[in-house]
Amino acid sequence: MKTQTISRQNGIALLTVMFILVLATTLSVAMVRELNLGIKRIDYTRENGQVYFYALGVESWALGRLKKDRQTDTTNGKMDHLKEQWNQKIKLQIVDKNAKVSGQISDLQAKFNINNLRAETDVKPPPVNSDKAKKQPTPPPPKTDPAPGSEKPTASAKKKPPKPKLKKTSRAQLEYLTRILNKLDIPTNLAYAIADWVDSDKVVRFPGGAEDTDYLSLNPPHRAPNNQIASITELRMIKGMKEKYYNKLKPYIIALPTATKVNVNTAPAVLLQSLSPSFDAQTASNIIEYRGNKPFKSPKEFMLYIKTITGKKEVAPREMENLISVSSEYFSSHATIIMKQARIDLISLLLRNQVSTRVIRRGLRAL
Ligand SMILES: [Ca+2]
Ligand SMILES: [Ca+2]
Repeated sequence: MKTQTISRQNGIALLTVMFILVLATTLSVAMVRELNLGIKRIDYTRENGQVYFYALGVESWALGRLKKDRQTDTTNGKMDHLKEQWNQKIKLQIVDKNAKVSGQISDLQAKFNINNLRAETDVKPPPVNSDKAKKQPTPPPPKTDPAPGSEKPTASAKKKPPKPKLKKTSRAQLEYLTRILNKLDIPTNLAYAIADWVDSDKVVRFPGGAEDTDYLSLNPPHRAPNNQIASITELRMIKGMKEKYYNKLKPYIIALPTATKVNVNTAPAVLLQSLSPSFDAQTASNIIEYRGNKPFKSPKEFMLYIKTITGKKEVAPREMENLISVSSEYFSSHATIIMKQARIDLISLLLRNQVSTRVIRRGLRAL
């Protein structure tokens, strides 16, 4: 009886020891796993930080290359074309052998700048008050003309709503976009909706325009910004824009902070072909072949060349000349860094002008 009790107690003790052993093993495995996860997390954070700084390095490389190009341009003539050194995708060798680093510079003026349309109704502030000030010298309070937005609708303002005056060059920009859409088999009415989206007035263009009233009835409701756009992705919100149209148009458009001209030394066939209603695919391919051997040194030289290949005078040569340039101020650099588990795509908007070469903005695309 006594020996039975002792062996039962031994059995319980053994079970308890085994239970403690299992518990200790489980705990230590969990701790090791947690520790490993912690180490991996630290590694991952470190790698992410590293790839970002490598990407900034590529951006600096791009700025340096563009500066160097400008120095060459000052001796050879200010032009930017596809055979210049900046237009080469490069793979950079760096000390860190775990990292694959590549970079590419692109000319953003090889695209149509949507913000060019904005100038169309960028009428100078209506001179309602300045006229009054000239005719009535008596009222002393306003020292300067009040800001255009601060005016209350007075009786005189109601009588004469300011009419948007179309500038020649900007009408040409709208027609240019219309031709680009046409070449891409996108409904051309979209050009008017895009123009309404960025222009400062609320007058709906015909045909196909859209202003606040069209967007306020949507779910969720919103307004037209009536301002410059910061990114072409905004165009997805425009009335009539479908995903398939947007995807077709995306490679040919850009949103830049100032009005720009299309560089005929870098522009793709669609943009060249759309420069004039009288151009066709053959005209564009002739231009591309010619500039491959002899990039255009000035817009005038381009116009002369056009005359020789079309054999006729353009309907509006001055308007076309206003659309084009042979050099560029806006570029982008695209840095891709792959390192173990981290990858980064840094896209930077670069401005190179008379004053400096600098970064305007940058965006991250971590995949
Ligand atoms: Ca150049
Ligand atoms: Ca508008």
